[in-house]
Amino acid sequence: MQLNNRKTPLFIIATILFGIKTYIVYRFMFDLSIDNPLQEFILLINPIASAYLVFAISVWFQPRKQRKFLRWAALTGTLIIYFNLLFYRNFTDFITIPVLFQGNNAADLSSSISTLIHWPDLLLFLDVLVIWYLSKPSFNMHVEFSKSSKLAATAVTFLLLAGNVTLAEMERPMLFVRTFDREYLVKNIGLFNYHIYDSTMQTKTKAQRVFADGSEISEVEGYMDKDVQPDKKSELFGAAKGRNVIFISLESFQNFVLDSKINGKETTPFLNDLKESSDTFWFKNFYHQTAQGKTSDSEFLIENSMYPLGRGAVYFTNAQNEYHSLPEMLNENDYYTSVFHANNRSFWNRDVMYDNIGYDHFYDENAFEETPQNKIGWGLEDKAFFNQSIPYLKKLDQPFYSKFITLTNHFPFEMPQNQAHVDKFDSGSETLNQYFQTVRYTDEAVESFFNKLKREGLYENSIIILMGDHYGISEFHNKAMGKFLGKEVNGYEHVQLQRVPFMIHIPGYDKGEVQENIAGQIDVKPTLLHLLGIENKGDLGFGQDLFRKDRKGFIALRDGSVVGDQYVYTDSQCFDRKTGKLVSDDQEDQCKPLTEKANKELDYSDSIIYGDLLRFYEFNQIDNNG
Ligand code: GP9
Ligand code: MN
Repeated sequence: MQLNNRKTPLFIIATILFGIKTYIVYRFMFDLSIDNPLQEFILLINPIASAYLVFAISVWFQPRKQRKFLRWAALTGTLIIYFNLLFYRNFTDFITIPVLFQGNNAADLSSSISTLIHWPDLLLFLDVLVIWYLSKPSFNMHVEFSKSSKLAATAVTFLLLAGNVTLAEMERPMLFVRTFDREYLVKNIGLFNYHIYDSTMQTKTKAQRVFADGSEISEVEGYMDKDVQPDKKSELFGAAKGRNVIFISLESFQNFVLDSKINGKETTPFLNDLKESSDTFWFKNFYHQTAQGKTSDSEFLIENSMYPLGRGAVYFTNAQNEYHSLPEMLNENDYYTSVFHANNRSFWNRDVMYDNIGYDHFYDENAFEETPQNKIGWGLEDKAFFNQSIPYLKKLDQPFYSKFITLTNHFPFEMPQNQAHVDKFDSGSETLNQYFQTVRYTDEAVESFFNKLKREGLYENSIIILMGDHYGISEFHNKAMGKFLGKEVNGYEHVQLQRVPFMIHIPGYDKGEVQENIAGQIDVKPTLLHLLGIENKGDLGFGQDLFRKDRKGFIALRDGSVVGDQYVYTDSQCFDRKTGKLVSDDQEDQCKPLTEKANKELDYSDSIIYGDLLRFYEFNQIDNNG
């Protein structure tokens, strides 16, 4: 190489500084699991390689432009890392392009953001300052290169890129075809290359709709007829016929709080009683199946009985698709459908999506009165939210279907201590410690809502469904969670923690019971329609009535885990579901039939959404006399 050895080139210094900084962030600020020495090696190499790829472009520029390029590249790169870090602290995940374009949502995240920014983060910009300083012309750094040096520098770029991709494929075969998850991508090819990959995928997504045609839907239909049969009835068909439906989506509510006690006090006294009531069916092994779209993904699942996407929020990416949704089907059966949620109407693109899937009305934050006294965390506190909803509810045409989405139990789980009726937990995670207090608050809010419904005569003729939308405590807090559970959170426990409350309360029914069978959000739509005695023949959904005896036997989670009647698969490990014992480290064994079935279904669901395939499907007119 013809590089001048008198001084190390500025772009090399920038590469080393930026690369080491990035490595430190990967290693110590993100919670990336490193399982073997090859992964450790790749994690060390890829930040340097990625930094080199960008900074080495500068050799082709004139000295002045080159210095400018290096400064701005270092700053932009650092901002990309930093935004990902903030996002990661909240979601334990990396930004994807669809999520990035949810500008309105970003503004609403402001109440969490102060918890996510830490002062020492400023150190992340140290290398940018140094690069900025060194790139002053007076420093006279080495920025001029001969033609052969430029070519050599670029050749090294391609060698590094090829080397990195090869190592990544060795470590995780099929990584680029199957994606697996974003963490693998970032670990193996680095954050910047991951973003390039993600943008390419996004373009592909857009193209998929253009190239889709009606033929694909018949394969899905065949699968439905044979393996899912969502319209197959159970004994409870019509058990709640004609009743109003009050659906309560419990923000960030996980099963582990049920029956828990903090310093001798129950966290959820009301739900504890409710789940044991003879008017309630409580599904104790009910899993959330959401991905990046969080609450909106859970809504999508219950409205469509289809899976949310593995990346981005389907409420954003495919809000204009053709759907055959729950509100639409209920409307056709004379229900008045509405959503109550005291947040701005564009959050999660709800205004657009709700309109598309047929809700009659959305009582958003403008329908409620928020004051400094009744605001907690993200907005109107749940007690005020339910109270203020009652007058609207009373005026609705019956039968109605009303979905209530609570908000107070949202990260970062703020609770004024004078309103906290249970102590904080005691662990290294303030997030987990506070969680019990906000959960308790929501439990009280639901109790007072029940009381008001009774007082207003809205209770007896209704069916009330309660469902946790997704996890509240991310993997980031596994250590503290381990302290609470009294055992280490391994892969199996992690999957168990994805269970959320699901209760169907039918006042006066008296034959309710605790259900042990595995269940998921995908099953809510057919279950509810059947309880209401509404035929869903010809509907295309992947869920099954939860009261059916001959169910598919697996629940697919969107992180690649699968829960089966007998086994639980997660992260290349297969566990016995009942005992939690590791059965095998290799998915080729007992769990293979499970993962194959789950992947097939997820692929079908994805292809319906990406291709907007329901636009090619003729749905049967619903027959209400079944
Ligand atoms: C926002 C609320 C919370 O309106 O539903 O959303 P989440 O962050 O849980 O998806
Ligand atoms: Mn939520």
